[in-house]
Amino acid sequence: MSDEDADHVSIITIERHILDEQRIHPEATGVLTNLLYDIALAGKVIASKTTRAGLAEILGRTGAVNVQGEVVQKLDRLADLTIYRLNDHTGRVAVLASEEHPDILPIPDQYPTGKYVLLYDPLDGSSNIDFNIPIGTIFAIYQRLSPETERGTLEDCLQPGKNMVAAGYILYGSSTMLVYSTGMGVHGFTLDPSVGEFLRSHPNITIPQKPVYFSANHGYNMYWSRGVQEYTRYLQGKYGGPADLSLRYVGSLVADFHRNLLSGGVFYYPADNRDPQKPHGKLRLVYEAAPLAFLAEQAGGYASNGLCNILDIQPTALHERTPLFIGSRDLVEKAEEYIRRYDS
Ligand code: FDP
Repeated sequence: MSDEDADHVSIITIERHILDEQRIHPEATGVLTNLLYDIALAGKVIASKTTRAGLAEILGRTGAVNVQGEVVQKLDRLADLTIYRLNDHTGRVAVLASEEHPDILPIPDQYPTGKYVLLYDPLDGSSNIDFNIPIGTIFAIYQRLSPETERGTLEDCLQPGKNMVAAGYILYGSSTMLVYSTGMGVHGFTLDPSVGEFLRSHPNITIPQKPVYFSANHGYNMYWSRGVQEYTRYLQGKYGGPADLSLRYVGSLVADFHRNLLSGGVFYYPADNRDPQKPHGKLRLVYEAAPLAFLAEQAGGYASNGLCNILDIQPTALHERTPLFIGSRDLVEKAEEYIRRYDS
């Protein structure tokens, strides 16, 4: 077989890809590599449940309300537990925090702690579960700040996104995909259910130069600031804006982000004045905005809260919310321009 043929037929599993990345760093100990495997395994377990949701009576509500005041779906709980249990005993993680819990999730006393911090949203977009619409898991990995000899702390979890070591998401859609970055580009893998393996399907993802989509919940337009309303008009082709953008909004952040990552465009969930309790919009800084911002930058895009880079924001609380504009750099910078002009 010629080299060219061999290259053409080569199948790159996620294990092989992560190991190849590790080899680029001779100082790497393999701990991050194994942590990423653990997350990939969690993704497979969650995917096996989401695809059978309607059958296994998993679908539906538990009746409980989570810390965000939202109804907890059974699948949320299952995804949350899966990720925690696959990571609580490995000695790779110092502390975890999940969007489903008010406080940090310590490593149980009987297990050793490790050098990484794992923050995750186990099942984002879960209001879509009942409608068979794609949902996703989002994760962010940091290095701990606290001494290795101690248990992980809240401070370990409240780091600005620019400290992130790796981030990614698993999208449970028409196929299951894992997309991640360790700061060396963004790579996508599709789960082959027949062999139970994530295979590299989207190497080196970069956001295309010419944007195709814009995505926001226009039902809230009347609650947006003047700057965001004017920006929206710009995206619709007014004020010299692009005249050919198509509007797509799934209402499931991972799915909306994934589409715009591959096609080019902007997703925004701005601040609005619907609820005085939530003046900064709906999305969470540490669980949603920061990890996706890391991926956007790695793919040549950008994410902002309308005033500054999401990755520069120092979180002050685990469940802090932030406005989010994310995707093609030009379009996100345009949002900042409109917000500066009309809202400040
Ligand atoms: P969900 O409430 O279904 O979990 O962050 C939560 C989120 O979904 C995002 O995935 C999604 O982009 C957004 O909320 C949708 O909110 P709206 O229904 O207000 O548009």
